[in-house]
Amino acid sequence: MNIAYISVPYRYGQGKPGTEQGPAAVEQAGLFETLAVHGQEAVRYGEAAVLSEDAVREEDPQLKRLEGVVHTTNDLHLIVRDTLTEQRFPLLVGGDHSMAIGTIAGLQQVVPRLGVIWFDAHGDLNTPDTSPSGNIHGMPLAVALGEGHQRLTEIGGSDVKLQPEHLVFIGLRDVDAGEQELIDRLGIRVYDMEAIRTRGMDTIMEEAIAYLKETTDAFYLSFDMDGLDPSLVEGTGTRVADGILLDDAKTVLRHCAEQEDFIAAEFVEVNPLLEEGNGTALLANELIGNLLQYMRNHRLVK
Ligand code: EXY
Ligand code: MN
Ligand code: MN
Ligand code: MN
Repeated sequence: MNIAYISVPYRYGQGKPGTEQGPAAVEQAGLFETLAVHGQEAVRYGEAAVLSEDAVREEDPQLKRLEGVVHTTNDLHLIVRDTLTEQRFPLLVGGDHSMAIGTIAGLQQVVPRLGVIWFDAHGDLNTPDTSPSGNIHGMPLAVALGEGHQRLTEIGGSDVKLQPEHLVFIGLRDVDAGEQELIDRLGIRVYDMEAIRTRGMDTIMEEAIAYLKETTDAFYLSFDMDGLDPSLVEGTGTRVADGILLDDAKTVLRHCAEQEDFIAAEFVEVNPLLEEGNGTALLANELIGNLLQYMRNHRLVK
């Protein structure tokens, strides 16, 4: 009974209203039933603090709603750190992807050599200098690598949280020029759609995990719903054509779940206001169910 569901009902890393309703939508889709079916306590273990809309200003156009992002990611990093310290498996539902600034900072305090599998159409490697939008959800990995605004890189302490060789991308297909420059300069491992098509997800996940195991002590999965094909996810804010299909997504989850040193997962960018009905939240709940099923023998869920 060691899965700890943590909600992050927030949207300040991007401009479209709705991701703050992501956790509620996934709960409505049956998350607590899913937890119960898989032998877990059907509770919300924690929830990250979120500033009210009135307290958050746009201010710097290259770092929109910075104060709102700092507030939530700082709180989240403490929750994640404490949850992991208690030998629980943080299962986070967001919320836009800037929340990962907090997730990574919290995990890294317990696991200094942290590995990251980033399931996403996007690189999320922008800095205020390279960002085309000023939205911080396009920046969390740059922040983790120590690049970007100090208010963000200092969450969880001033050390660098992530080493470039401790990161792999799955499904990357929409990369800005500054992001590509960083990927090339740091030699970050990328599995794009062509690699997935030609080599198959099984092979790629085996290779990705073996690669991370060389130099990390544990890893987590950051699952951006927009990594999936747009035909599957109407309710997410930045959809990109030619994405990952369901079977391949489940293969990602299965390979993670089979590893003893898989220590956390987050599902982000669910935006129920962008669609009729609750299809994307239902899918997130289904994927979480798949993950828990695959984790049934995992040391952290006994
Ligand atoms: N690269 C674009 C930007 O930085 O504005 C789009 C980022 C979308 C980020 C998302 C959710 O993964
Ligand atoms: Mn993302
Ligand atoms: Mn994305
Ligand atoms: Mn809706």
